[in-house]
Amino acid sequence: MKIRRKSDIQSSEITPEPIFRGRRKWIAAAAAVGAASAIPIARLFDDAPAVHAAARLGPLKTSRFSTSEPRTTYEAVTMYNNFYEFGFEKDEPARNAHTLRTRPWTITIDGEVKKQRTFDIDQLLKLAPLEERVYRLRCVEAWSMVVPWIGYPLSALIKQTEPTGNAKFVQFTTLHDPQQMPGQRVPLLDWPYVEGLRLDEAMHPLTLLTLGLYGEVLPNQNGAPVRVVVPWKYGFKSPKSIVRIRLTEKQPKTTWNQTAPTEYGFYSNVNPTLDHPWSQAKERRIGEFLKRQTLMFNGYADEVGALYAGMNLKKFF
Ligand SMILES: Nc1nc2c(c(=O)[nH]1)N[C@H]1C(S)=C(S)[C@@H](COP(=O)(O)O)O[C@H]1N2
Ligand SMILES: [Mo]
Repeated sequence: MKIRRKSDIQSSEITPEPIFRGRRKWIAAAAAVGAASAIPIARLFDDAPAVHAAARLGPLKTSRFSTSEPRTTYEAVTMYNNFYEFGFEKDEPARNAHTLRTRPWTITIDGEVKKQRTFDIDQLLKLAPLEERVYRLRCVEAWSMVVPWIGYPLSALIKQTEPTGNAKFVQFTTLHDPQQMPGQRVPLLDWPYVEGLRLDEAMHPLTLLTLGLYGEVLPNQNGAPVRVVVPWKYGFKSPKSIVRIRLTEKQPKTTWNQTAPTEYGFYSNVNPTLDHPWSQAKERRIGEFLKRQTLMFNGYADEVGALYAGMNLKKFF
């Protein structure tokens, strides 16, 4: 077991103004809940040190979809997170997510399917060959990382359920348990966190059902034991700690779209020409000094551009 050192990242330089606005709201909400329920605020986000004790996964297939760009350090990938269920600051998930119990864990796939299925985490680990997928992850806060994820296409899981002809969309739901997830005791977001994709986006070979990173099972703060990673969309479209996947006929509700509909559309494809409302033209790769130009679809345009042929991406943002 190894204690990891905290990475040297200035959150102030990459946190956009709307997030600061949000943070003030969060602090006010936390204070209100603390007063109402008599949970001392200090106990909402306690202070356990981050330890690294994850089990190895393998064997791993390589993937033609992996980028050869330098990988962001393990330290940064696991200590600089967005996971509001465990706090609002980037270092809070690493400190607080130890309260999440990742076993036993099941994920249910229902809705517009011929065969509703429930899988536990050991079944998921064996459902398809595990691959290493080194993807860029671009947050709408204008930072990015390169992460060696482990998983297999989400399509392999969805196919098990035989979608009906009515299935057009997929909704993902994160665990809802304020006992394990202290952030859910604070009503900043309408918990549980929900996200959604169009069915063809969910079935695209780049969309990864993700069970690990850097050769190991997922650390809790990265969405253990199972999350989705959608590399051509902003990071918030990659929901963590999923318990339910529902196929629907109508476009499902998604947390950030409901919270701030003018800033976060349903599609949320990485698009450097559209502001959110702050500019998305550039990004800071964590660990690098100079900003980079952000690429259309986060650099995955060759793979996913056809999904949006003929669509007005300014309207469907
Ligand atoms: N349930 C849940 N999933 C979530 C989030 C969250 O707060 N809750 N944050 C999203 C955002 S904004 C980003 S950028 C990515 C971050 O993933 P990482 O911490 O593994 O890099 O997770 C996404 N998935
Ligand atoms: Mo994000």
